[in-house]
Amino acid sequence: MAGKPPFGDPVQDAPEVEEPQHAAAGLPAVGHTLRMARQQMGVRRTALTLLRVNQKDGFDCPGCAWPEPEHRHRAEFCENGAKAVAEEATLRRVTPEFFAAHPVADLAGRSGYWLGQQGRLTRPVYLAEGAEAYEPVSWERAFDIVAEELDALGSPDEAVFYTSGRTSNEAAFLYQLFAREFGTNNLPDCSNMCHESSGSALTETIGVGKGSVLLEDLHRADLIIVAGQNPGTNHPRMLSALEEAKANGARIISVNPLPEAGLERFKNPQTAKGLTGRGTSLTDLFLQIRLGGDQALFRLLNRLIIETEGAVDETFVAEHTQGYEEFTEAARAADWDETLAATGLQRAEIEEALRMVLASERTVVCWAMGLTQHKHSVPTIREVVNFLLLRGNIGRPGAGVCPVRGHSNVQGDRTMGIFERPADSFLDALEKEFGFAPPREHGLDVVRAIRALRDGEAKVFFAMGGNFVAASPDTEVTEAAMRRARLTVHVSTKLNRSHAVTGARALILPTLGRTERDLQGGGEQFVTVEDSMGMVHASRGRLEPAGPRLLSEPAIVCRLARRVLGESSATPWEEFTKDYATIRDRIARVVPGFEDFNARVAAPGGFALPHAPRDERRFPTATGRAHFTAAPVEYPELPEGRLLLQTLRSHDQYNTTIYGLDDRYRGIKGGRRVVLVHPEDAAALSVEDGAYVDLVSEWRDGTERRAPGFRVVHYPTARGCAAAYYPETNVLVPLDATADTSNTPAGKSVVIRLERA
Ligand SMILES: Nc1nc2c(c(=O)[nH]1)N[C@H]1C(S)=C(S)[C@@H](COP(=O)(O)OP(=O)(O)OC[C@H]3O[C@@H](n4cnc5c(=O)[nH]c(N)nc54)[C@H](O)[C@@H]3O)O[C@H]1N2
Ligand SMILES: Nc1nc2c(c(=O)[nH]1)N[C@H]1C(S)=C(S)[C@@H](COP(=O)(O)OP(=O)(O)OC[C@H]3O[C@@H](n4cnc5c(=O)[nH]c(N)nc54)[C@H](O)[C@@H]3O)O[C@H]1N2
Ligand SMILES: [Mo]
Repeated sequence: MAGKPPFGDPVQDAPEVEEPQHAAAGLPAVGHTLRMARQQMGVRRTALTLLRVNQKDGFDCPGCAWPEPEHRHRAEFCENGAKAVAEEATLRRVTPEFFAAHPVADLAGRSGYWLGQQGRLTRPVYLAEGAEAYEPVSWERAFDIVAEELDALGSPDEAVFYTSGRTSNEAAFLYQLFAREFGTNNLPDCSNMCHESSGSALTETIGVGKGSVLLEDLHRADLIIVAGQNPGTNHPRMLSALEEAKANGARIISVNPLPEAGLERFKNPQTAKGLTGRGTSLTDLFLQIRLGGDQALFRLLNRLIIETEGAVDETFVAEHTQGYEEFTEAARAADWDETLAATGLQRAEIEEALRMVLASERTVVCWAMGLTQHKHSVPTIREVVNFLLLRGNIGRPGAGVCPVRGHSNVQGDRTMGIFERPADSFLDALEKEFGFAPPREHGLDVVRAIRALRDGEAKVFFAMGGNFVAASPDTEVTEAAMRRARLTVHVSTKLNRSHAVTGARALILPTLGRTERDLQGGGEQFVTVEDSMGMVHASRGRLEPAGPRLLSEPAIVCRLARRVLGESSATPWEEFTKDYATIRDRIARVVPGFEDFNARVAAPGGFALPHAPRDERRFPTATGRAHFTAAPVEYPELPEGRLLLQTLRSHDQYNTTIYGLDDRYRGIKGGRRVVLVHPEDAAALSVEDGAYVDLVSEWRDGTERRAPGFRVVHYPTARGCAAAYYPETNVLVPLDATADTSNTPAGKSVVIRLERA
């Protein structure tokens, strides 16, 4: 029953389907990059801007958090980094007249793609209570409005201060300082929806919630396992590191329900051979796992390691770990049949993986959202840690844990104190440095903030970047929650859905992006960021700002803080705005690892933050040892006639920012409302390729959620598992469906049924 899409704009969303590709990058990627960049920036600006990305004197790519190699190419960026840059450095502008022509109700009816295409925001705008459209407003007045609403709150805990992960270290440090001087730890961030499960699992087991490998460790590894990650699209420069590791003899196992093009074969666009040849085959063993089967897989591998004579690094286990006895007891109970059912894998595939694991002296496990966004994500990642601990693969060159971060400074924001559950040591340091008593009670994370807004317990929502409404789960619930707020404020570079779903009053505050020159009283400023591997370095924009009225994020925080806190705040906000080096001096005194910050960040390439397990095999847990943990094995249950849906990214998007309507590597063109289903599952459900269906999610409390009008695409995914793009499918993820411990929305295992549209 193929036919026309019954939902959405048929011109904007009419997907066409071709064969998926088996290799990433190469010449088509270069052509694609330049075309997209030229459309947004023109020829000259494209050349000037792209040559500055990730250079030692340039700006940090606003795309992903992958680190920069020591020897940089003249063009150290990738197709998708270039799209992120073009999106920000675009010549298109949202004019003051735009808002008069497009009242909020009109904006609310537009797609995220359309909103993003309108260009950069250039002046503050205000939506008054009862008004239909945003109107230009002065910065003074904007800060007055925020102060009015914050002053009117019954308690500082009725305000929520969200952060997305592009915010610089300097801005993030000031922002959390302001929130805490104001009196709340309500500092949810995008990390709550992203790598929170990694942070929870790693802090508990190895004492540091960050990855333990540097780029050179990847280059030196014998075996790299890439589980639950699609680097060809989301971290394309990682493919160069994998290519280099392979050239040094490494082997690669990919664990994924989908055969992702980048992991199959990579044509390095930095080399002549890569541009025109067949490229490098990356994956040696592809384990096409069922969604959520990873804990079971690693548990069985752990049993098999334990049962192999001489395979466990007994010296390491004895000297550095605890909990081994209990863990081995649990691991011995791992069952082949149950594992095969949970993973959908063949016995021979797991035996082959074991041979590769045992042959490796230095193993790295990399992962991203495929491991972090399930109910049992924290025990899954703990099982990965068990796996590495068994053979002494933490704190040894060429080995370790490698959670690959998303936003370019999401890790740095957390280091700077953007966290709703700050450590007492951090608050003590703030108290000592700034002479005020920070609140000690833990604050709200993303999911709890939505509940607080929904229940009228939070009344002011302030966002430093991001697109909270579209990125959060349970879209209808989240939007209704946001509409109950007294005031919603967004510091943004571009228009997005969150500007159209507002509280009684709303403000949009436009800000500078990474690519732009930041001129303050004390001269030209730079900011700093921390990449996925704990390297801190400077980022300097050179482009003229998108408009004369833009303020930098640090300037916005400082002016707001002074207006809200008044003269009673002893913090020198004015001095901070003038000269960001004075902010770094404070960071140096508050955050461990940043001693002598200004001097060290001046070094080309920056510096590495200390990481006790990596640097000295020291585990700063409660016991001073790394912890084996023995959680029961879990995997999602799939009722008859249902599918397990993962919500993921296409090749043409950055989270909620849609660059285009194609997903080239997966063979999808011109539309996003597609659902990828295995042909045999589709046959069993009687839906042919090209049929239009509604996706209906079924939650355990009996409630149902519906996303209408998706074209079925027969696709070689693991059996029983389907895939569709986020954020269109966020409406299907119940607010209460979160990971245990980390509370991350479980967007990678949603039980759905397909209903004919
Ligand atoms: N171009 C671009 N770059 C980006 C982003 C972007 O949107 N666009 N987003 C940035 C951000 S914030 C982040 S967090 C990262 C996200 O980077 P990824 O985590 O790579 O992003 P997803 O598209 O969510 O892909 C999830 C991958 O995990 C697999 N997977 C899903 N469930 C499971 C499972 O249960 N087990 C296993 N083994 N695999 C599974 C999926 O098939 C898919 O390959 O990328 C960052 N970089
Ligand atoms: N179902 C489902 N939901 C998910 C995910 C999933 O895989 N599935 N992934 C989750 C993950 S991993 C993440 S990280 C979140 C992302 O959640 P967010 O970080 O909140 O969302 P983004 O789409 O990255 O935010 C884009 C907006 O940021 C603003 N922006 C861009 N650059 C700047 C800047 O330099 N400064 C400021 N102030 N603003 C800027 C622009 O206005 C742009 O519209 O989504 C999560 N939601
Ligand atoms: Mo993320």
